[in-house]
Amino acid sequence: MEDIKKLEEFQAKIDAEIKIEPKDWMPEDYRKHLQRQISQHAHSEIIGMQPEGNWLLRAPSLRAKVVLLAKIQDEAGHGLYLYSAAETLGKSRTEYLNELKTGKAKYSSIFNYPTLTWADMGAVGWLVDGAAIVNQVSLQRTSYGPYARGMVKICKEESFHQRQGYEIIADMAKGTPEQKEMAQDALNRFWWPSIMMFGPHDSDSPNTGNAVKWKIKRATNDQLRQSFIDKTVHQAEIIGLTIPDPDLKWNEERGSYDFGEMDWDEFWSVVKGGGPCSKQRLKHYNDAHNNGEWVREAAKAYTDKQTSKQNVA
Ligand code: FAQ
Repeated sequence: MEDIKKLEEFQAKIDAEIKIEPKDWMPEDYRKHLQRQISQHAHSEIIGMQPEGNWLLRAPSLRAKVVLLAKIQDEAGHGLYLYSAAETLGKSRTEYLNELKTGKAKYSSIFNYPTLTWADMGAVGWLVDGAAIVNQVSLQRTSYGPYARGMVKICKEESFHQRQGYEIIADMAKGTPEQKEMAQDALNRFWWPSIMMFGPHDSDSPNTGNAVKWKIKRATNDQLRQSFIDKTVHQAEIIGLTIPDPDLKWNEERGSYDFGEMDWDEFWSVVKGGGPCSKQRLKHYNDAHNNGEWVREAAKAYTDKQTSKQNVA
């Protein structure tokens, strides 16, 4: 009886747009749903540094390098805010990281694709950050307080990331014929994986029902994907690039673009660890973590020393 009453009160708070805070009562399924989503989001930010890190030492100018470096550092920061938000749900950062290290936890499919040319840095910023913003702007209004507040800061930084990528791709698109070709090739390779970032169709999305009821998701996978496509088609036109989808067509009645079907076999294979770079990404993360052992030991030794000094004083 008690739980039904608590559940009703919980849902009434959600319906009244009152944020749920860490010490509030919440159903176990709501807690688990958020632990899963926020930690996967954090892992995506952390693993997402790798495709761009690949180009840091090969950036074509000092300016390009400094800007890319700043962007990658922002991604690390986003990961840290998100792990902090996830920890407020009663599970430690070590537990979340263990799930990533062992390959148990998911992270965004997009980061399992390779970045082959400098134009890919443009495509990642323009399309991947562009898709991330569309999703994250809606998450600023998610029902869990720490997640919603984290998103506000993250979204400000993501807007800069999207512009950084669009500048790169626009410069290449108006450069030499070879540069334009490189920009088009990057768009060709990143378009479909970017629109698959939003997840499966709503009809195949087992988590959407609860996510919408609890206002964790403020829009569904398909709604967000459509919104991203509608924004991005025009941006491609401005710089003279072609979206690689023969079925893309403005639908006057819907006031939106119709578009072709994604390759869901490819999507699920990537999600299950079969992406072109899946093994490499996880190995690199584990190597970096293991190589950083001495830093963690030094930090702990320093903290222990400070604590024992305070205890003596
Ligand atoms: N990749 O029932 P749904 C960024 C899984 S941040 C891998 O629809 P849900 C910044 C899903 O987990 C990018 N797995 O799931 C950046 C579930 O499996 P599970 C990350 C995916 O949660 C830019 C199963 O499929 N953003 O890019 C994917 O309701 C540049 C069924 O799916 C976020 O994480 C996928 N794409 O909706 C950084 C935003 N899609 O867990 C560096 C927060 C689905 O039950 C450089 N997350 N799956 O075993 C969300 O909004 C949601 O979690 C979705 C998925 C929309 C990702």
